Amino acid sequence: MTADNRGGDYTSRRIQVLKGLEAVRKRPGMYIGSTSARGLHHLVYEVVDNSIDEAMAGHCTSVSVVIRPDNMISVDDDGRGIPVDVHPTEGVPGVELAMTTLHAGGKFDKSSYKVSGGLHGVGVSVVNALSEWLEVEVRRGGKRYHQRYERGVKATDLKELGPSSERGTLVTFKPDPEIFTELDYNFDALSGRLRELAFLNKGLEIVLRDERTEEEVVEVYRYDGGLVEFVEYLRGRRVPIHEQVVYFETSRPEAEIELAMQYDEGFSENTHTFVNNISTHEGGTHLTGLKSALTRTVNDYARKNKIFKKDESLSGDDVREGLTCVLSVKVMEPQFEGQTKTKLGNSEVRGAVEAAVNERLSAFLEENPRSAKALIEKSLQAARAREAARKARDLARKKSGLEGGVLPGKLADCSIADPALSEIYLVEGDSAGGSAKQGRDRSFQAILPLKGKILNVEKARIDRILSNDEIRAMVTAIGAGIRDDFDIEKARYHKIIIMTDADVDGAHIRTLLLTFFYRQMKQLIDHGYVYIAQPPLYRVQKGKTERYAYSDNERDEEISKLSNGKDGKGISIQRYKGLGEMNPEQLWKTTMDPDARTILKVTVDNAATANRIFMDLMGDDVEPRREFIEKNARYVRNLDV
Ligand code: 0RA
Repeated sequence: MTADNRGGDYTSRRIQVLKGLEAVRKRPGMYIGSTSARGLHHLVYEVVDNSIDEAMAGHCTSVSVVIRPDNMISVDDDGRGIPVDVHPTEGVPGVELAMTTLHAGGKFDKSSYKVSGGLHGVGVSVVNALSEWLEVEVRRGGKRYHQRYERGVKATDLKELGPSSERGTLVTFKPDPEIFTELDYNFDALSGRLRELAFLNKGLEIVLRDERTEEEVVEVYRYDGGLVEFVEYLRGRRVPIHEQVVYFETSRPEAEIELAMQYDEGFSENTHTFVNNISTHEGGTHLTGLKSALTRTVNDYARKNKIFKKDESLSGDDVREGLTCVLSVKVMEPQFEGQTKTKLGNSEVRGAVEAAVNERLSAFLEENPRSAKALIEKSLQAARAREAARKARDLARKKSGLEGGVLPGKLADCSIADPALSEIYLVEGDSAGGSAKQGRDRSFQAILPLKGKILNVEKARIDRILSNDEIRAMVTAIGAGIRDDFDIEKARYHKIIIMTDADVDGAHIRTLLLTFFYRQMKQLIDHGYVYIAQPPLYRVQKGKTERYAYSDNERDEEISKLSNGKDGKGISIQRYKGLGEMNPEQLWKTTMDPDARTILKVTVDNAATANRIFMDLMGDDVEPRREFIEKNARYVRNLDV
């Protein structure tokens, strides 16, 4: 809505509204990111965010999300209810304004200090525009009201239904099949995000119910311990090295800051950052402030208490080894940057976080000398391992160093030099590697065969990781370094394609590789550079015609297409057990030719869920891993939601 329209008459407002919501329907991607599964789920988050806003303002204690049959969604809360009185200048009830005005987000008075969530902050009107229909019920002032919309257009006037002793807002909508390419809600995706919101808003109860199946599934998320419980959840089965989770919250002019952290015996780092309840995968100023404060505070304490031997000091990587940490900041006017708009840009937040962490963490160390000692010991071990790794690396540099441009011997590199056009296939096994080398387009496709299982980085420290041949080969071939030294600008390929057999071993190797990238080169995933190749499972042949099938369903379809009715004679079916069974030509045609292949991009929608998956898969416990690999097959797609 523009300022000159504010005093406009009813008709002009109505035209404005229709134009606004029409624009949303014309270019849905601009408002919700995409019209695939991601955008579909975004609709739910957009509505839930309004309820969370009510909770953050202290007016709502419970939010309930129901996936109804036919993938309709209900979001109910016990907040104040959207106002129903007629707006003095607009001449329509407040709830109608919320449903039809872009960017209003349901809130019209910006007077109170309050920040609002929502990835794009576009509000419920966008959900309205993209729904086949939407109904809103408001309980407020002792009464119940109802209104219905169809594709963003008002279908009924706001109507009083009768008395109600409750308060709150219930929004029910059906995503429009004319807009969305995917209509099925994924329980795990919704669950991951709603659980995360419950951790981030301590005490708030969020209920998720799935009514699509005969046996209803209900989950309740409520964490009175907030971020402390979040850290404990993320840590999972790893053994902590100090009992008490470090926790503080503080309000500064630049930002409200809340932090929880704990060290465990593991080697990976798990830092998750949020701005206004939105996960900032790409980090930003708040993360920078946290990291420098952490490094400085721990070094200062160790120096002051004479824990270091003469030349010792701790790097950022050292002090974050085995750390699980959640940082949540609330900022009035967040600037989101980066490829996926999940990087905080506000420069003033850096100093605020840095100062707060310096102050609170050093106080914690002073007050808990035993914990301080444990975590510094741990960091020192990391530093010594790092030093050992550096020495080993220096020694080996001449032969097959990580720097210096000596590429691994078994890499068949591509001939062009532009990383944006180059891809590298990481191929399981030497024989498949051989086929891939022959079958590829050598101008832009590089092949790196990997022998056997690569090291499980979830259980190893950096010195062992870097002494592993397969890992060294990958690090050198990709050319962008590792961990804190990683520099995405130096990546030699913008597509890193994992190609493993379509069996349990292949799935295991793929998981080991994904774990490696997620833990050691996370930016590759954040930038969307990591992919999974999809080799066919079957070849269906009749005479000179041959078809490839990538699932059992496709195989059956191809069979029935080739058999011209009842005639199934002369059809032969080959099941591929490994990549090695395909000759170079077949491998090119089915899996590597950009015009014919399907590759899955690996994305992480929910960092906490991804952390869980890798921890379960790669940790010490056998049971969760076995379960997971058994029901696996499509797990990459699960990660991909
Ligand atoms: C505007 C003003 C007020 C509440 C809301 C919007 C509101 C919106 C949504 C959307 C979903 N649930 C919601 N709950 C509340 C406050 C009005 C007052 O002062 O009472």
